[in-house]
Amino acid sequence: MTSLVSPLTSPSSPWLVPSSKTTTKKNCSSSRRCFRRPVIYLRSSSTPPNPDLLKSITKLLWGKSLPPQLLISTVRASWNGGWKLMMSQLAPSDSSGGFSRPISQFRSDSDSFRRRSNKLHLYVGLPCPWAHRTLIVRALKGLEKAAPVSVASPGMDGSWEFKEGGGAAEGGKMSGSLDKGGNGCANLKEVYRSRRGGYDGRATVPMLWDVERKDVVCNESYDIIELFNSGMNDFAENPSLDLAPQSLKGKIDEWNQIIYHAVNNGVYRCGFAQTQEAYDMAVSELFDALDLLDDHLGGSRYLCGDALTLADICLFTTLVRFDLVYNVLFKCTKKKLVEYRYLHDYLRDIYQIPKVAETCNLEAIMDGYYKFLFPLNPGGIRPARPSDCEDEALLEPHKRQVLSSMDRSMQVTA
Ligand SMILES: N[C@@H](CCC(=O)N[C@@H](CS)C(=O)NCC(=O)O)C(=O)O
Repeated sequence: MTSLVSPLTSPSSPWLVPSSKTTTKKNCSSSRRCFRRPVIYLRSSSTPPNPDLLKSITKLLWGKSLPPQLLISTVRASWNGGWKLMMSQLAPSDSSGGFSRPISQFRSDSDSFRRRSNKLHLYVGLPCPWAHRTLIVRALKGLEKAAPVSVASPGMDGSWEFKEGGGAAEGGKMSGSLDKGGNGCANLKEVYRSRRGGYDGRATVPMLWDVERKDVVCNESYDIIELFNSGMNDFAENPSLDLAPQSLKGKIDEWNQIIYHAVNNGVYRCGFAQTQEAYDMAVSELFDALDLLDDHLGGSRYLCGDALTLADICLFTTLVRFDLVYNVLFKCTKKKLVEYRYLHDYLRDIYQIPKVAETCNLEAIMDGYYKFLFPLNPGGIRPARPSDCEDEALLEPHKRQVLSSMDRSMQVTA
């Protein structure tokens, strides 16, 4: 936040402070109070301005209240300007105003993964769908000991920070953790900066850190889940689980291409669109893809058949946030997930796989989006949780076992 603090005074708490008090001068008539022109100091603070104080200042400057037309046009002009500036810096867009996601700076191929040491540490944030993928694969493969995790929380300025007092699981869900992988850093930016060779770019989650080499191994979620799936079997408690078997690689890639563009990044393209055209295009591609997926999942338990794959995990982390957040905050309003014939059952099927629910902290997800995505929700009000996103609803039977070919063949022979 910018600081426009007067060099002469340093007001103690408020954001906006009028410098002068109302004075009554001798040569003023008693009925007319005289004002010295008030000077307003803005100071940098995480404390929001006191609304009563703002009201008093308005009264002091303009009498009882601003004429509504003036108030609306003034706030609209300044908010529009501020919003455009914020969006252009925080959500880069293409020439048509469509959200264009910056590429990850630390990609990894199998060679660079081989060069890493065996002491790894994973940094995540619970609201983030990309980080969520890594938590699910880590849990399913049993890599909790091999890749300890630090959970960062969103800060008021939009960066990831480590909060005191976190650590314990809340109601069985993962929550903030203070284990910083020996870095002793207060926020994720510091961890990135401390890498050999330094780094001052975007400090995103998920990030996989090499503790011995003190370096970022990778900050691209798909690379990380591929490594967790097949590159760390010597340390995994569940090495036989393969979420990307060679025989399904082609199908997984095909689904990933559709899902990444239209769904995973698609919801962000809706939410961060800066023009009506860009939003219209994103929302229609999103719901076309959801229709296609719903259709396909009516006849197949998972995307590539009977077995859960990495493609399902990538789809799941967006679906579990859909009615909770994207439907409202990102204007993905054509339909709720619960209105689809099969998608909500499919979501529950994956949610109920042992260890998956613990990675889904729905409270942290709601807070992360509604309270901290300031450009999209400046008032920070968090709406009520939709009933289909309550734990009881997510634990309702999904009855999708009948779609497995084993079950189907048993039904035929029975
Ligand atoms: N392509 C990356 C995207 C990661 C990403 O955008 N993470 C967001 C949270 S959902 C983040 O950390 N943003 C912070 C920033 O941009 O400064 C991946 O899949 O890992």
